[in-house]
Parts: sequence; structure tokens; C-alpha cells
Amino acid sequence: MRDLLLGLDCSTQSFTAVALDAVSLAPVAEAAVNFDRDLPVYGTRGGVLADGPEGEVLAPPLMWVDGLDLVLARLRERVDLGRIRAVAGSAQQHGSVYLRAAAGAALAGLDVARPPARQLIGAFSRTGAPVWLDHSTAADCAALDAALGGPAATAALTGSPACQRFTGPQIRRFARREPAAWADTAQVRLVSSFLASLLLGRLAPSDLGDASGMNLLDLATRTWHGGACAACADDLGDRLGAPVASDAVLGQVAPWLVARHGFAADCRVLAWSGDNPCSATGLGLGADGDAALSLGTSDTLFAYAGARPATPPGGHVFISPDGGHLALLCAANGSLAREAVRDRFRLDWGGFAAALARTPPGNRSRILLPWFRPQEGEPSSAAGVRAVGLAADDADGWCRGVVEGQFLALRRRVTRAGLRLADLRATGGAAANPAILQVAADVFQVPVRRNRVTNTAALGAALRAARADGRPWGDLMAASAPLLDAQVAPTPGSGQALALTAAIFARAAGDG
Ligand code: ADP
Ligand code: XUL
Repeated sequence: MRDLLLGLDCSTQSFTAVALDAVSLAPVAEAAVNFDRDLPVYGTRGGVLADGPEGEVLAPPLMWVDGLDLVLARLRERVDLGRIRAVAGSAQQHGSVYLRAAAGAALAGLDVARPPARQLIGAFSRTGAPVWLDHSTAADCAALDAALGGPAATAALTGSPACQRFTGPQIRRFARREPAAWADTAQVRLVSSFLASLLLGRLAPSDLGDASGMNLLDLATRTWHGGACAACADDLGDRLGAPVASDAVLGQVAPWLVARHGFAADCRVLAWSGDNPCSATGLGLGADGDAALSLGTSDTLFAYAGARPATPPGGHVFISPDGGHLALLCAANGSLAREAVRDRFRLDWGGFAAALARTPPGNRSRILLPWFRPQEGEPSSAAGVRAVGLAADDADGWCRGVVEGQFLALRRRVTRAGLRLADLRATGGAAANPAILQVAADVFQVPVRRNRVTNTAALGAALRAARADGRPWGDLMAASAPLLDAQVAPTPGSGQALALTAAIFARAAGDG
């Protein structure tokens, strides 16, 4: 009986699988793999390899292949994978995988007796894949914007001004600096479409949701833009494959999944998408104004809009899985910044939460600029970590300072974008911490509700898999409602307490 749907998520730090009952859409099993802990042979920290001298941040694509194989092996211990009707996936956005012509045959011929990663070693024209934390492409962004008529023109066309982590500028840098390796690159895939290719046993197309994070997609026509592609690299359009809708059924699972993991041969594979678009489905964002706060390695805040919204200053417009849009703001200083403060004072998450509980909203007008790493969307004059009024040894003040700083920074970007929030649905690793959600409710002055399935990207992918059976989007959006926890309401008086702190923050952060 094929009564399950599967969602997979290859995020920055982990690979997660969520299986749902295909009728009730309720979660029935989960499994996860942490890259640093479970695949130490790759030597990653936080899922990536240490920053290069020019801001390069790479991850080994073979680690993702091993991650997929291992998460399926773990899930198989809990459920029979032969029960899965359809599978869809999610991945960290913007990262790019460079494949040689030999990749097609390697994908088609995966032999079940050996781990798939070992059979794909010769498939790559570049061993590392640049990921969304990479910030080495300032010159490429300038060149792309210049070719398209300036940042506003790039945003009007692609939904975002040229962004350092976006795939177009990343490809441009590679093609420019390593022309021989570029000549050896037959196809480029996103992390999402690379992993979909493994499930399919042949190269899979990228979906429109993840394709809109590349600076290459014309949002109006939903096709690659010739001028943007030409500004990045020769013959780029040909090396990308035409993008497809997020609910496109691509085919059936490859034979290696049947023989190695027990999938049914007729299990269908849908396009994979980016983690933020998938989370939008997992959190049920389907009406104008529905908004989410995702607290993973990156912190993102995104709001749903059916018709295309204006691109938020310092932000993006992505196509959402149901064909609508998401206005999105991203902060690279998410969990890793919170961890840096936690570790500075040798705390665990319980101790961090206790520090938040001991300090009042507004932190007695003391602030922390939390930019541990370069932060797009913030004035470069304010780069770095800076405490104002906070003593270096004030652990409690620093814990509140980093979280309030992150949310105050996002809040003023929300205000600038003219986004009106009625409430926020929270997801990501740090959403497990109620003290952090309380700070979010206080800073944004809206109720915050967490989804009990922490990885809503994998959940959203699993829900999207139901589209293979023609399940209406409305059903999928409604499926998240029973999974939402009770709301965390703003602390009475917190709005006032935070007003002065917000003004001090804005001055320190370099606002005019
Ligand atoms: P990603 O999807 O980007 O790989 P996750 O959403 O899985 O990341 O979140 C991982 C992060 O969650 C870790 O880096 C950790 O800092 C954070 N995290 C996990 N548990 C807690 C907690 N109780 N409080 C705060 N942060 C937490
Ligand atoms: C969004 C972004 C990150 C990654 C990793 O634009 O860069 O949120 O998707 O989660």
C-alpha cells in the first residue's frame, strides 16, 4: 500500500526527512543527519568549509549525496520506504553544483552495491559548491547590475538586485577565474535540482521558487533572462535547463533507490525547491499578508503575496511553490551569531534562555550590533560586532542584546519594506527556544506561533509531494494549522520599553 508522502530537506547543517500520511497529511516519521557530527570525514563546521580569503564559503556536494543516502537509511528503520507514493525535496538556496558531461551517465548508472557518493567523484568540474554564506562576488554583482541597467533594474527584472550569494554572480566569478574548469562544465544545478537529479537518475530541472534566487530568472515571463545569463557566463542558459513549476512531477525514482532503500519503482519524484519557499508551504502561507520568521543558520522573514509585490529594500521576491510570491528578508547572522554569544559565556541553550528571562525587553537601553559576519542589507559603515552600553562580561545583557539586535535589525527592514505583520509563524532550530520566540513577539509586537515540526522546509516538501495526486493547494495550506503551538503574545509594555532601544540601535547601525 502506497500511503505515505516523503519530504527531504538538505539545509546548511543537516539533512532531514519527514514522512506524512498521504490522506490525513499528518506526520508519521522523521529522521535527520547532522553533517558535522554524522559525516566528519568532510571536515565541515556548521555544514560548510572555513571561509576563504576573499569570503568564499563552500560545501562538498558529495557530503550532500552521503547525507541523502544516510537519512534514507535512518528513515528506513522507522518506516517501509516502499509505502511512499511521491517524494519532493527542499534545499538551502543559491548554492551551485558544477557538473561535467560525464555526470549524466554516472547518475543513470548508480550501482546499488556501493554508496552513491563514491560513484560520483568524477562527475564534478568543481569539487566544492559555493553556498549562500559566500560573499566573494562584489565585482560580479557590480558587473551584472551594470549590464542590466543598475540594481533597481536588476530587481525589477529578477526580483532582487544583484546579491553576492545569488547563483548568477557566483557562476560569473567561477567562469571568469577558472575558464578551463568552466569549459569542462556541461551543466550547473542548484543544490535542490542537483539532489532531485539523484532521486531521478538523470539531470533534473530547477523549480521556479529556487530559480528566483539566482538573479537570472525573468520574474514576469518565468524563463531565464538572456541578458542576465549572458552577463554571467557564456552559454549559461543552455547549462541550466529550463525551469519548471514547483509542483511538476519529473518522473519516477531511479533504480538505485528501489534496490538500495526499498522504494516502490512507481514512486513519483517532484521538483525540489528552496528551503524558504518550502517552509512557506510547511507553515501554510497562502493568503496575502501571511508571514513567517525562520530561525535557522540564516534568519529569514517572509510574507506571502499572490500578485507580485515590490522588492523590499535589501530583500527579494521569490516565486512561492503555489505560483504566488514571497517578499523575503535574509540575515546571514542567524543561529551562528546566537551561538557565538552563547559560547563566549560558556552557556548551553537552557542558560541562554535563562539569561533572556532575567533581562527586561529593551535590555535597559543597551544594544549589540550582531554582525559577526558581513550582512547584506546593512550599511557597511556599521560592519562588525559592537556593544553600546553593555559591559564585556555582562553575559545576560549580551544574550538579550544579540537576539534583540537581530530582530530590531529585521524589524526596521520590515518597516522600510512597508510589510504589515498581523502575526508570525516561527520555524527553524532556534524556534524550539520559547525565550527567543518571546523576544520576537516583543520586538515585532505581534503574536508568534511555532510549528511543532521544527523542519517546516521538509514538511512543506512532503506536502508538495501531494500535488502528484492533484491535491488542491488549499488542503496543503490547511494541513499546518493543527501543528501550530499556542501563540506567544507580546509582553505587556514591551513596545514602549523597546522604542528607545530601537532608536539607539538605529543610530548605531548607521541609519540616516
Ligand atoms: P539549518 O536549517 O539552516 O541547517 P536549523 O533550522 O536546523 O538550521 O537550525 C540549526 C540551529 O538551531 C543550530 O545552529 C542552533 O544554533 C539552533 N538551535 C537549536 N536548538 C536551539 C535552542 N534550543 N535555542 C536556540 N537555538 C537553537
Ligand atoms: C535565503 C538564504 C538562506 C538560505 C539558507 O535567501 O540565503 O535562507 O536559503 O537557509
